[in-house]
Amino acid sequence: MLTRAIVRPPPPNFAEGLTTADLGAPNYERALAQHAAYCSALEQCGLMLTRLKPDPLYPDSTFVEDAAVLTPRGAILTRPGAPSRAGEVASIRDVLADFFPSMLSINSPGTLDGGDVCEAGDHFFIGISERTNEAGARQLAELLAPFGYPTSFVDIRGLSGRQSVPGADRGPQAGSPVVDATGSSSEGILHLKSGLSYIGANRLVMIDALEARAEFSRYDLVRVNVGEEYAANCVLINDRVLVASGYPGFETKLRELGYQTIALEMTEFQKMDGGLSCLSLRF
Ligand code: CIR
Repeated sequence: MLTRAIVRPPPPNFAEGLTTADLGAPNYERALAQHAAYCSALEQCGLMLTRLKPDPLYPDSTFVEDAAVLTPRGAILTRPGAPSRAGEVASIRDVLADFFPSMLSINSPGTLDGGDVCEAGDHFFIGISERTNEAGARQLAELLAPFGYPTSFVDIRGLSGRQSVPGADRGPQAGSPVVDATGSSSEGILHLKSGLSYIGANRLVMIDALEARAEFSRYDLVRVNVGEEYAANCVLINDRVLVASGYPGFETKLRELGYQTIALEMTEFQKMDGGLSCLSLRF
């Protein structure tokens, strides 16, 4: 049972953060409103929030998930792969110290973003990406092993997985896997969890591009529809699943499986390559 989450609203210079999406600049007021709705949803799921102050020194600092990996058996501070984000870990360390008496760390030359770590029951999938290198992935595996958590690596470099935009005009060939008229990034996924989520009951949600991987063969796969790839980043919190709004096919699928969903507008965070999981550290 999750009881707490750490969140941090975006700073006024949020638009200066990193992005590969070609979706235009985020609207700050709308981002704040979407973040507030996200926080309310976490509370609705029963979580008590620790709200950090916006930090303009780090435009991407609202994506708190990337700075730590939290497990029921211990916390690990990351070493984010983007140099502009490295300094985000210090304040996350300070706030986590109230809850985790001792913390482990990823060290140089390892880099690791929390968004590349997908906890699936007692197993952890670790993405090797543009942000998480092999040294970082190996260090995390070595730190998780004594906790009794087995790991597998999933190399997502060079993966093709289109990131779709709700309501975007996909043109005359709507739904075609080859057409991308969404104006969004068409190359791969930033983090493993941009295309993979664990929703309990041995179920993994994933984009088609990940489906053939042997690592996932013992799970029941819940595929997101072509054109709904962004929805693959969803978050199970106790008895509910947070989903991005605008992806009705996926939400219907979850409801048919018996999940209670909470749909949240994420457009302004999507413009900065962020998804639902990145906006909180849950434990
Ligand atoms: C970045 O590029 O680092 C941020 N603009 C987005 C990070 C999203 N985090 C995540 O998927 N865990």
